[in-house]
Amino acid sequence: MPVRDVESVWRAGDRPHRFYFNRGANGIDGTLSSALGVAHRGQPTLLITGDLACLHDTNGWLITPQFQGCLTVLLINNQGGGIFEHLPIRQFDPPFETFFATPQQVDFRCLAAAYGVPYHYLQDWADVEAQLRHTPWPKIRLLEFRSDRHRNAQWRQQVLADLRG
Ligand SMILES: Cc1ncc(C[n+]2csc(CCOP(=O)(O)OP(=O)(O)O)c2C)c(N)n1
Ligand SMILES: [Mg+2]
Repeated sequence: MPVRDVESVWRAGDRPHRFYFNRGANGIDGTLSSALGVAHRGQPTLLITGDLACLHDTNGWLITPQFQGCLTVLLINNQGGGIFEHLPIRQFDPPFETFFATPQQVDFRCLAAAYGVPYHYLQDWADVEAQLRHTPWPKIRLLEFRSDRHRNAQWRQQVLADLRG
């Protein structure tokens, strides 16, 4: 969802932000490595990623010793594919959870530690802002934010309905 959200609601502005995404190929594979590539010897970079996309490519962190730059990974962990909550199949469980949402129970704190990547659990939105505002950013880190994909999908539908009036 993060890339869709940026496409949908990011306000145009004159600040020099540059956006990159793998959307053309539509794959969730390689997301972390792409961000590492963008950040290497480049500008401080923020990767906003889902949990499944991140897990697809955690070995990208193996490059950490050679990496030069600043990459913060903001992980939105909603325990599976939030995008699928918006499909009609959502109403049929089973098989929805097992075969579409595919929830996972990975402990990202332990996973980050395995790669030597500093980890921080984000308590709330104020914590998100505080972590991102505080500069300079470290070379590499993982910030985990938990969300509930089902409630999130319901909230989105409500907001869209309200906007339609
Ligand atoms: C290589 C690859 N495998 C499977 C898919 C199908 N797919 C699209 S989105 C998605 C789930 C993404 O989940 P997550 O990264 O947690 O993001 P969320 O939708 O929860 O924000 C999957 C499996 C894909 N696009 N690419
Ligand atoms: Mg997810």
